Amino acid sequence: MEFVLYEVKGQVGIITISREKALNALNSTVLGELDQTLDNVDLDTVRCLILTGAGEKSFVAGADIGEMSTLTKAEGEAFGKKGNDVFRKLETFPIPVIAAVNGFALGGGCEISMSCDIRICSENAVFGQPEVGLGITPGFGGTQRLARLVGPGMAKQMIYTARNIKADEALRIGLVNAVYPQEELMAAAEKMASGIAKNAPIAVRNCKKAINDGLEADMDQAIAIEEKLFGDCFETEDQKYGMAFFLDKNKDKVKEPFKNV
Ligand code: DAK
Repeated sequence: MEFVLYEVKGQVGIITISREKALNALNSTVLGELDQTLDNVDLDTVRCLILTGAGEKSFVAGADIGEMSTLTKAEGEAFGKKGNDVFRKLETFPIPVIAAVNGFALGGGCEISMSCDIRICSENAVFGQPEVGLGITPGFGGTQRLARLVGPGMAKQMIYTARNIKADEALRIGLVNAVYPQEELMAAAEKMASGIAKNAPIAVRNCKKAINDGLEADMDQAIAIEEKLFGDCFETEDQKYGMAFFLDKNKDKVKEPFKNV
């Protein structure tokens, strides 16, 4: 692939958007390669993904403005669909995805981070939705996901003013979960991913689905969604083993890794 790198470390897959000369901006090739990379993830071994950008300056500086500038309405729509399909694939990907935001996360960059389950960032990270300054609306789900993550008031302020915010403010408003020095970011992401990967895979996947699907439903439906996904965990090897391990009073016993079933 030209712009997307994929590496597996144990049970963690690391996707790196690598188009440094354009600050990892998303053009159609990057979007296509991301799509293909996700399709190729081996879900029998990989239990958590990390998404990051190459270099120390930018995570993703948005959709590629050069490529977008000449689009017709029909092409703009097709580009938007291509992006939205990949972003939605990330959001609904069976296993958790952590965005390790290592610099600029503007426009489509902020939006792709919001399609991930969890965001952590480096101290030099900058988030923003600058689209109205370019004469467009956020087009990769920004109006929807930002409002859900930080609340409508703060999302409207960020989107209407097109003002960028730094890592400390992103932390304060809940857009990211934690901020690290640049050189510690990937280690922190990998540590979190490995911590997720050692838990029961079916249960983790079902939690992701329950949270995502539940957020789109009213509370009665949401609870029914949770019940179904809770019930699904029973009779799995991991549920039997996890509970038997707890009930076993032998304190010297070492917990075995959960199996993928
Ligand atoms: N697209 C293309 N190239 C970009 C880019 C981008 N988004 N961001 C940076 N680059 C390129 C620069 O043009 C420059 O290229 P060269 O001149 O070296 O060839 C190189 O990366 C380095 O950038 P700078 O020289 O500008 O670096 P600085 O440190 O001075 O500034 C910056 C860094 C991040 C503040 C600045 O580059 C910047 O403001 N970049 C643009 C950020 C931005 O506005 N991003 C939002 C893009 S709009 C839709 C779907 C999606 C979207 C819209 C509609 N539909 C449904 C159809 C999404 C829209 C967006 O994401």
